[in-house]
Amino acid sequence: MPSIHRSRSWTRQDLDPTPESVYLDRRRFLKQMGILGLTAYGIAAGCAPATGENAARKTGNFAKGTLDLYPAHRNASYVLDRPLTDEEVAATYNNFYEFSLTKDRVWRLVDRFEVEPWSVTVDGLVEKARTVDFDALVRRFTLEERLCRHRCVEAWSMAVPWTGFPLADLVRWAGVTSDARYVRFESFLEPEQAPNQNQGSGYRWPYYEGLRMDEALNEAAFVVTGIYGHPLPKQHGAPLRIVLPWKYGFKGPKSIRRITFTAERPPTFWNDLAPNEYGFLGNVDPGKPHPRWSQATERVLGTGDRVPTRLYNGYGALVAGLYR
Ligand SMILES: Nc1nc2c(c(=O)[nH]1)N[C@H]1C(S)=C(S)[C@@H](COP(=O)(O)O)O[C@H]1N2
Ligand SMILES: [Mo]
Repeated sequence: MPSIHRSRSWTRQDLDPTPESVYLDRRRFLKQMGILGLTAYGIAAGCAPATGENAARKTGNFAKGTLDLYPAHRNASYVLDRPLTDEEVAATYNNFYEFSLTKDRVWRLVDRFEVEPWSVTVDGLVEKARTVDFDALVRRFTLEERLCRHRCVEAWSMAVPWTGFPLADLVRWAGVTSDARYVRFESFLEPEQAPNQNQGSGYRWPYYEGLRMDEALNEAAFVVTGIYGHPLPKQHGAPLRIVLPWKYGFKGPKSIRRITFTAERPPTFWNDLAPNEYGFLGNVDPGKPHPRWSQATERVLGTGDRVPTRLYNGYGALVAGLYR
């Protein structure tokens, strides 16, 4: 039985100048063999000690209903200026306050979190409000992979291959009316499944976020359903989350249950908690320090590096026009 070192290969393929065609051929081969599916994790856990005995639990804790859609075709216009973050590093360092405020504990606390079946409600200023099953929803769209930088407001960053579809596609599908000027996202509320969603947590759950409609329609705004060529593991916000690579990470809510189109600007979770520290826009800006720390540089996860932070996290060519 071959041993598959998947998380290693992700790192290596971007460090080595592996030709794209060779890489894609390998992925296609793995897909045909069925080992990019559920069994890959069994194989990795059972026969590949180099990935560690917990590899499957770290990176393979996801719903299987849409597994056949992976890996998706890569959108070549999203290129990185740095290597991809190691898959296990990204999977074990998470901001997901519903579970824990301690980043390296989140992945251990998500077992009870039920992400299948999952429904999403789309309502507000739409022709017809509806609640749809996640698997059916995803199958309406064409998934693509984008290699993106991710910059947390806490001044750490990673670079990961997200899989998903443009938020603009969902807006079009939703039948949004012309009076909508904002979109509001709401995460899940399951205190029995998420240990920090209890009364005493001090937070106002569920997590809620929002965007202007012109931001939501920008091509960089992405509905994410997968990472590293498979569905999102629970700790990354299964089964669907928003990714806005030009904004700080907190603007992209995980595990979304409701999407509401509104005329008024919706309140947002971190802005309500500390308005002087977290604005509604949350755009990455190295020249605008957080009240308690500089945003000029960022710590690159999984490396010892600290690198300069770029305006709009390097996505200015796509989004700067939104803020003139
Ligand atoms: N529901 C929810 N979404 C969330 C958060 C959260 O605590 N709860 N944290 C945000 C922050 S601050 C960041 S940096 C990213 C982290 O995503 P990752 O753990 O997949 O890297 O998720 C964002 N989305
Ligand atoms: Mo963050």
